[in-house]
Amino acid sequence: MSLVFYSLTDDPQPWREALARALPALPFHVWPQVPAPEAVHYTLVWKPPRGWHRQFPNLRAILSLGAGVDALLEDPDLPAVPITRLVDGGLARQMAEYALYAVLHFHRRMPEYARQQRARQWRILEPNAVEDSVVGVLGLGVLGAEAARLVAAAGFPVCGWSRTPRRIPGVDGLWGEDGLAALQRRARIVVNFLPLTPATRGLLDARFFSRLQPGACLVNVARGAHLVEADLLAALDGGHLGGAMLDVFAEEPLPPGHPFWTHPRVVLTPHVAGITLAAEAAAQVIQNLRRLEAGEPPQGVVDRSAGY
Ligand code: NDP
Ligand code: OXD
Repeated sequence: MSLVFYSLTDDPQPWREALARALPALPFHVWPQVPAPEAVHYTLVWKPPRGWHRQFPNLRAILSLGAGVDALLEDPDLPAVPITRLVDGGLARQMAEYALYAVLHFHRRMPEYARQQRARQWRILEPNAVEDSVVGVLGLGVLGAEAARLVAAAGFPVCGWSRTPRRIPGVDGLWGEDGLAALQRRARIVVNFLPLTPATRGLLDARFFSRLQPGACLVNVARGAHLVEADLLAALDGGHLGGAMLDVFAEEPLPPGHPFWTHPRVVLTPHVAGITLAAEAAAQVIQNLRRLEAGEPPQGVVDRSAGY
């Protein structure tokens, strides 16, 4: 029995140490140093290549190093074993902070002040009233709900959209087609926390933007493929959207020649809204490995039919 770690962006060392302390009998291998693929029962992974899991014939579970599992589910050769994802695991606070920061950025008209600074222009702009800065959160799951709560606690009116009805104190819960239309009418700042599934891919397109009020702003912390990038550029350049703060992209790292890098209405970060930290997430992974070893169902199991 052993576990294989695969990630091009996460340091295996703190995971090795945390798992060795809690589960000393479970050998921990970092791919590609895997002495006996047939002994591998578990993988702990972030974005392994397609078909990668096929080399482990006795796999019992796949443990994701992230909350979003779209990259795993896109693999047509993924074995039919349970997949667990991070359920918060220290991500929720980080993601909520990012969302609140983005909301304040647009609410306080920082993009316009940044443009004025570049032009050495000293000009006072009319402040936005907090009741007008309605925030629409797409996705009220573990991360979106935490962000919605933090933004609402900061005094902003918040509405949120989910697939099934969700009740969160201080947040106007919306769902279904009508719910999305209501969010689009009301929100000045839209923050995307949806998982990437066939139903949500490309949701943020020209049609979506045309239904937002003029000057609305977009924050995307979910997945790049939710967004039709050319449609966002057209909505920003045409003046219908006021700005965008983007953490995720169709292609990551964002190619050097991409227009987002220099667009005056785009602020971007390199997929850091929520970073998986072993110190916070390992406990959840360890608990799931213990459950699996005891023959109990793990927690945070992905519903493959729903796609998240
Ligand atoms: P959850 O699975 O907990 O929540 C997903 C939410 O989206 C739920 O409220 C769900 O509805 C809703 N939803 C799903 N499909 C639809 C749909 N078709 N229409 C309307 N609502 C829908 O996910 P998390 O909150 O844990 O994570 C969300 C995403 O955040 C991840 O999938 C990942 O892509 C992204 N992420 C980004 C990070 C970054 O650093 N940028 C870091 C971590 C995650 P319902 O409640 O009814 O199920
Ligand atoms: C995640 C991510 O899904 O980092 O956890 O994007």
